[in-house]
Amino acid sequence: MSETESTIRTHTDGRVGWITLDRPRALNALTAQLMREVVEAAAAFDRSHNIGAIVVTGSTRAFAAGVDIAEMEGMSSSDMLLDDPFALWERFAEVRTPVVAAVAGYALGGGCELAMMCDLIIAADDARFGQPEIRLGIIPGMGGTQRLLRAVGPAKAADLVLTGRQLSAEEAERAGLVARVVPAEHLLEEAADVAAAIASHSLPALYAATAALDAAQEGSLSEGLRFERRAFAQLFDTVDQSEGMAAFREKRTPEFRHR
Ligand code: CO8
Repeated sequence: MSETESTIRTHTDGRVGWITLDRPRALNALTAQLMREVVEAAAAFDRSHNIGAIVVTGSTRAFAAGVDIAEMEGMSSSDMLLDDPFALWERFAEVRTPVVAAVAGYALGGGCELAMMCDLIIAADDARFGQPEIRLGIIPGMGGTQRLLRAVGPAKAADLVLTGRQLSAEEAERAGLVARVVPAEHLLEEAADVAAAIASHSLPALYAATAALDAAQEGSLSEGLRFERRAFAQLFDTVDQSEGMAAFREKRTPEFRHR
């Protein structure tokens, strides 16, 4: 199916940038166009100093039911290597601005992997997570064996990747994949509140925090601790550190310059 219309919608609300996946007929399956649009929108929000948090969401029925199978079906391994669709997602994972995934309905395959690339996941109580690729004769290709294992541990990751079964929102929260579960009708309100709370903080501190959390996922404990100490020390050169601590001493709300 060739699409010329945009497959996402974006808007801003205060200091929060919203990206809504918008291919309802295919349960927001991720086409190359949609992936490009999401990555470009996220990068544009990331460049703006007026944005302190990004929310990625889908519809009430699906966050995203995976990479678009129709588009992927005819590809050869050399197409995969030459087109390198994975590289695009690395740009999304590198966004420094905190990203909240607000997930209702299906987050399967590439949809679950997209949610896991975000800094935290808030789920509606009807959300379903899974890596069903094994049922298609393939395996996850956008981090589903790596980020999922780090999020839920080796036992649960093997269970999901090898059987292709789905996790309910409640089980996903218990397993550590999801930060919060809320009634479906309150999902967007909760995501907006969390994102606004994040975006009220100092941008340099937020960037340092997402980078340090990423470092924890990627390397050894000693490398992560070194990274954290360096990032922590650097923040003591920022006006927002002075302001944050002065505001605490003076019992008032900080007026961060960089936010
Ligand atoms: N791709 C394309 N179309 C899809 C997809 C998908 N992943 N998921 C759903 N759709 C389409 C259906 O084909 C259907 O279209 P149509 O009405 O034209 O037939 C429409 O969405 C509605 O879907 P269903 O009728 O199937 O709705 P149900 O409520 O019966 O079922 C499910 C919902 C359970 C979500 C079901 O649609 C399903 O199993 N979907 C596929 C889930 C899946 O296997 N996802 C993994 C895909 S592979 C992947 O993500 C690999 C990632 C790594 C790639 C790295 C390269 C970048």
